[in-house]
Amino acid sequence: MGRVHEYLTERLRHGPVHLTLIDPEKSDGPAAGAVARAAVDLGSDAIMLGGSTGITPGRMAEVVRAVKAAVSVPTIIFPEGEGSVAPEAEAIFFMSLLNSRDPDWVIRTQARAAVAVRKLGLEPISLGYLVVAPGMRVGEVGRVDAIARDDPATAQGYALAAEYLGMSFVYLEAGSGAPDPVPADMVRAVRSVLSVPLIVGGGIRTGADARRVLAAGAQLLVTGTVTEEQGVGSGFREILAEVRQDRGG
Ligand code: 1GP
Repeated sequence: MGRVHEYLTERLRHGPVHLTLIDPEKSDGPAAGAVARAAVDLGSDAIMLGGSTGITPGRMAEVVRAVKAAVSVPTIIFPEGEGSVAPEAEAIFFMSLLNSRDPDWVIRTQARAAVAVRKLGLEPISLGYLVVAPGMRVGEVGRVDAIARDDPATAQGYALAAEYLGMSFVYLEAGSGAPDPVPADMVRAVRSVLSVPLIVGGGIRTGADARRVLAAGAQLLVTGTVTEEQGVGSGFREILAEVRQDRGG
């Protein structure tokens, strides 16, 4: 297990983990550094860097450097393709979009990027990525057969298949900016069969949203849009308060 994977595993022993997603296309270095610092002060555990459209390597590098100068928590690339592989970060979610109809998103891009990841010394953290309706932009770009919101059994099947294939994390994604997070019933159903940690993201904007997915069994929460739209405002503060509460303070 690599250093960042170990760090996340250790943090999970104390309760839920929060990952702040910063899109380098939408935030320049100074803005990303400021959000990262404020997020970590509130208890966010790591910074994910990515988005679902073309990020240039130069911009990714600038933003990762600014975040690393601002905070000491891990920086993890959340890739949207080969162009997202930046040597400045510590780790990369080496992920397969399991419910895509396009083998490029399932395995081909990963095969093209794997040797570069190794050469750059990025820690790959394997992750099974499942897009749940509405899926938003990643659902379209990733050519996904989105899991219907009233179909927890399909989500369970994919999630358990990911675990049996040896993936270290499973991520239920409603899509960045989704009107509502992944339904609690689906989170609960997946968690009831899964042994590896469950990440939930997409559409978490308020403390109440965070509470619902945490109560249903999400172990890691990802938020992006809430800080893109409001900075470190009341919604983000409420979300982190819910996360900290489950850590026991
Ligand atoms: C997107 O799950 C993440 O990949 C975060 O979603 O932007 O809706 O917080 P939001």
